[in-house]
Amino acid sequence: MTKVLLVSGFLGSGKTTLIKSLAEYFSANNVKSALIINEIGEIGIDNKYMKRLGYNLWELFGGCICCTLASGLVDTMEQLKEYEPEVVMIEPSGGADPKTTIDALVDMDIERKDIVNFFLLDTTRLEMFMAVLQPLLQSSINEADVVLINKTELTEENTFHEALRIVREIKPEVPTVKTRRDNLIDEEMAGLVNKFLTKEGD
Ligand SMILES: Nc1nc2c(ncn2[C@@H]2O[C@H](COP(=O)(O)OP(=O)(O)O)[C@@H](O)[C@H]2O)c(=O)[nH]1
Ligand SMILES: [Mg+2]
Repeated sequence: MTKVLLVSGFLGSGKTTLIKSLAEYFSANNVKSALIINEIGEIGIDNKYMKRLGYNLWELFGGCICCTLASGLVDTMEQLKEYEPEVVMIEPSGGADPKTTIDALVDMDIERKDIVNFFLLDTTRLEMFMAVLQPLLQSSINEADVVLINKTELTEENTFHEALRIVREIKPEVPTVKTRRDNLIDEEMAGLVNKFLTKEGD
C-alpha cells in the first residue's frame, strides 16, 4: 500500500527543501519514493542526474521518481502506480489548503491513516503569519499530523518557544519537531517518518 506524505506550509517555508532531503533519506534507506512538486525547476537537481521517463515524469537518483502536478493530482497519482512507490511525497501548489489535497486523495480510495500531513512553520516569519495569515495558519495547523518548526538556526530560542505556544494553542496534541536546514532529517524526524511508513495496515 502506498503511503502519502504531504508537505504543507506557506510559500518559502522550506517544503521543497524538506522534500529533497527526504528523497535522499529514502534513497539511502532503500525506500522507493516518488515526489510530486509544482515545477521541476524548483528542485534544482542537475539534469545529468535525471532521466526523463515521459511527459512530466523524471527519474532522479536512487530510482526516485519525480513529477509535476501539471496534469492534475488524479492523473499524476495514476501515472505513478506503475512504479509502485512505497511513499509518495506531495508539495501542494502554493496557497492550496492541504485539506483539499487530503480530500482528493481520500476520494482516490487512499485511507486517511495512509496519509500524513507535515506542516512547516517558518519561525523567521511568525509575526507576519500572525498579523495577516492567522485564519490560514489556524486551519493549516488543525489539518496537520505533525508540525515542523523550521529555520530555527535563524531565530532566537524564544521565537521557537513562541511558535510552539501558537501551535499548542491551536492543536495541543499535535506532535512537533524543531528543524533546521543543516539537520533536516535527524534521528527524531527519521523516527517519525519510519513510524508512519511501518504503521499497521500495510
Ligand atoms: N536557513 C534556512 N533556510 C531554509 C530552511 N529551509 C528552507 N530554507 C530556505 O528557504 C527558501 C525557501 O525554501 P523552499 O524549500 O523553496 O520553500 P517552499 O516554497 O516552501 O518550497 C530557500 O532559499 C531555502 O534554502 C531552513 O531550515 N533554514
Ligand atoms: Mg516549493
